[in-house]
Amino acid sequence: MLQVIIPAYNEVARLPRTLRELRRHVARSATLAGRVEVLVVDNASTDATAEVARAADSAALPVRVVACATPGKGAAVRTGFLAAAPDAEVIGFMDADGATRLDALDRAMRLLDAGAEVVIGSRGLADSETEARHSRLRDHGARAYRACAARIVPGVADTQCGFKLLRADLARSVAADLRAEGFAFDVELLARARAHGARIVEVPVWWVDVPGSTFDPARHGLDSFTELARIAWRGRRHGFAPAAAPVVPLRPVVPFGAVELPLVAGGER
Ligand SMILES: Nc1nc2c(ncn2[C@@H]2O[C@H](COP(=O)(O)OP(=O)(O)OP(=O)(O)O)[C@@H](O)[C@H]2O)c(=O)[nH]1
Ligand SMILES: [Mg+2]
Repeated sequence: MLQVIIPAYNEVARLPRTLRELRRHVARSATLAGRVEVLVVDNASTDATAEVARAADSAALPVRVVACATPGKGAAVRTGFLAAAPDAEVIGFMDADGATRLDALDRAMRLLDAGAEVVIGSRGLADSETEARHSRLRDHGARAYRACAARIVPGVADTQCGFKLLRADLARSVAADLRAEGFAFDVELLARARAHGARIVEVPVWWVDVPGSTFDPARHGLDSFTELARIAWRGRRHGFAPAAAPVVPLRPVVPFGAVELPLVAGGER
């Protein structure tokens, strides 16, 4: 069984459509039909997120809801991983916006069925398709963020796509240790999975920007960099991130040249 975690904070507008499309997709899929259950983690929403999630429960796609009082996407996903059904063989998560086209689920499950341990959606591969309408500020920030994340999980093109599936035993072990509570948690998740010896398989996804993003560059941007720096520090201390990650040349990818990010995964600076 595949347990799909959907972290949700005030998602009354976007969640019903995502669950409807997921139910339709699963029912039509030879790989997924009868094998998927959803766990919506209601992250202290002030709207009717939990109610609309419960209303979507069906035999074709069972939907459970658990609550997470700690704010942050990382905290919500961790809660979901730890509350996953005991008979789940694979635990994954996707965002409530439904931005990643669902055929990625079939591809990822086939890879996991064939023995993969971690499969993640990627907007950074040659075959990825993205239709984004992000601001220039957010694009620049994302490039700088990728350069920093690459020092913690070298070789991963896109750490931030809200679409990741892990073998259930690995997901539970990693979640038990996960500390990052905000948007940068994916980087800690991947670094810890690698430290468990898992290989990360990136699959190209078709990704469409859905209005109503809960990520606000002004509010969450700086927090994400700070959180990355903390992950790098914890990674060195507890041995789950490389001690000497390759130095990524920041200047060419950060157009505002003078920006020197305080993140040091390898201790060179
Ligand atoms: N902002 C925020 N989102 C949360 C929180 N807890 C859970 N989430 C969920 O985390 C997911 C974040 O996805 P999006 O809002 O699409 O943001 P994003 O994918 O990082 O950014 P986009 O590229 O703009 O889509 C959504 O499902 C949110 O509902 C929280 O405390 N704050
Ligand atoms: Mg999103």
